[in-house]
Amino acid sequence: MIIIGELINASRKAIGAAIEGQDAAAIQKVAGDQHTAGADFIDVNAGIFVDKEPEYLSWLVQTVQQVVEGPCAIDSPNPKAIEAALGVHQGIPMINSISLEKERYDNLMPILAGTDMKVIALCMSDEGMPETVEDRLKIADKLVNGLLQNNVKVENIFVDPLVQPMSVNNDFGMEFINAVEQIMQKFEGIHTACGLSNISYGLPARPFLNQTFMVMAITKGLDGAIVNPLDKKMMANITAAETLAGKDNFCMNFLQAYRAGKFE
Ligand code: THG
Repeated sequence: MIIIGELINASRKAIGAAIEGQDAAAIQKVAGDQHTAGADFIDVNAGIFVDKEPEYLSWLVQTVQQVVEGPCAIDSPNPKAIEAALGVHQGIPMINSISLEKERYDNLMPILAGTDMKVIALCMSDEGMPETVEDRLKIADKLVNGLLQNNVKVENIFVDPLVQPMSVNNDFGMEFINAVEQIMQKFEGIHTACGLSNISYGLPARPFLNQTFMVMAITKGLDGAIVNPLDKKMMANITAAETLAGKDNFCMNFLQAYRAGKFE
């Protein structure tokens, strides 16, 4: 599972304040902790600061990479902010995300074309949010084919089928899960990724629902996740579910995690 650490997001109070106050040490603590806990990418999101988003997103990338030797996932709907952050990023980042929304698609595709960047392809269009498997597959098809035609390699694409809240519609859980399965079958070598926490929006015991939903998604092939890597139960669930799904030869990862005390 490719882990994208979600905690550096300006919509979280402490992070929003640290960005505004340019408190590098506070950001670096959260970045370092997530990296140590196993994050492969550190997501950076300054989306609440509309006018200053390009400036703040670049500052976040630089601040994170002063202490973490690893890539960021540059999380913004704004191509201008993404471009600014790319200008200072060291190594190969992940772009979070391109979608089928026309302005976003048209502005981001030339930035991605022919590069080796990783990209999340979010199943969203100008017609709004997808609800069914078919809605998601239609958008995924157009996004993936567009990226392939622009010489983005299939193994660098992470399709995000878009998690919608269970409290809104009884079908939203399985429509997402079945979309993961079909996308993984349809495009050989592709990845899927998502932010899980929307599933539990409006309900109590959210971590419990998120952890359970993660296990369900792993059985259908989900292999990327925007999560809190400091959530020990979530991380233990991921390890156990991947082992049980046959993705862990000789149960080596499971045994290693056990010996490291990850299940205590
Ligand atoms: N898809 C893609 N990108 C995304 C999302 C997605 N980026 C933003 C969001 N959704 C994922 N990121 C977050 C970041 C923080 C939180 C939720 C989603 C969050 N954190 C808890 C808090 O603030 O209290 C802390 C986490 C915890 O304790 O478990 O709520 O869907 N492509």
